[in-house]
Amino acid sequence: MRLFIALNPPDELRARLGELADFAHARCGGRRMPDESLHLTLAFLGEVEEAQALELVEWVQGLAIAPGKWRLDGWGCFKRPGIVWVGSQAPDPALEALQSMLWHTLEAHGLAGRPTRFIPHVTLLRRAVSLDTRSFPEVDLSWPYRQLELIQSFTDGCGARYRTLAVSQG
Ligand code: 2AM
Repeated sequence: MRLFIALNPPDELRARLGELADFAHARCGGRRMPDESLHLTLAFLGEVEEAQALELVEWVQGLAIAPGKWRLDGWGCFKRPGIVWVGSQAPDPALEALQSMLWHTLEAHGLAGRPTRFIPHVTLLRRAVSLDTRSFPEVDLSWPYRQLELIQSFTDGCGARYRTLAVSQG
């Protein structure tokens, strides 16, 4: 099964991110991520065998992470898949430490896929027609977090859907 580890936004922030997705969609086209799918990926694991997935569920359920606040203050894009996102302009040391701790353990358990660069972002659009966000309004949002989630990604007739398999302590 296809798995990733992510932070899910609090409800109020999710709604606000949804408004930004509407705005970006009106300007850039493409496919708007549904509100319930908005998240911050900390580690994309890809295809994982069932037995290993069960181990990951246990590990995540026993994990306690340091609570933090992520400041989102900018728009960005990834050219190739046509992604428009919101995230932070400067590196976030707390998120970097969290991502690094996760990959340290994941790699110790034989999982590969640690990215060469971690760019925390919330994907709002995929396959956008325009990636020009230069005239977009300023963003200044705060994302308080204290738990992460192990999530399964699967597809149905409507595209990618997510199901939370485990939530960390807290
Ligand atoms: P994205 O938001 O930048 O598209 C579930 O698919 C999550 O894992 C998405 O947030 C997606 O990031 C990320 N993801 C999907 N495929 C990936 C890959 N091959 N490498 C890294 N991250 C990936």
